[in-house]
Amino acid sequence: MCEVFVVGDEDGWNSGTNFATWSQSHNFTKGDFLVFNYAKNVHNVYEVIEETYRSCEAKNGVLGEYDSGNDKIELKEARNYWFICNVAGHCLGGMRFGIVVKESNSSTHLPLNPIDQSPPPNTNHASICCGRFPMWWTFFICILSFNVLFY
Ligand SMILES: [Cu+2]
Repeated sequence: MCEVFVVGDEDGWNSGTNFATWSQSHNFTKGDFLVFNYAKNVHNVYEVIEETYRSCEAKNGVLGEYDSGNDKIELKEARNYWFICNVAGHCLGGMRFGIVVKESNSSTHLPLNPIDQSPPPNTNHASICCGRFPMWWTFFICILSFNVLFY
């Protein structure tokens, strides 16, 4: 079952949308589609390599260019994809995101393992030693321990 994801949801591919948040809130599987909706000639879509995604300089590292205003891109392979808008300033302004596309038979839909609830080991020496002494001594020893530990 492939899914079609509209990039940025109802806001579309636009300035002022946080695409990092958008991309992290979805799971992408091989065979899914991304749809970029935007005003033609105002924005565009470049699929790029990670370095280009990070630098926002699309002189090289470009894997695909789209500018129809309604681009449907199939995620054909299980790998990382990076997309930017290559209109001056837009990529640096936030029109970029990266996604991880998984194999369709991956175990992402299996229930998660129950979280290990065992308490962390007690490594706080001050609280261990404080329990053995009466109130005043406890206070005094604690001050001493903290002085030793932190000064
Ligand atoms: Cu743009």
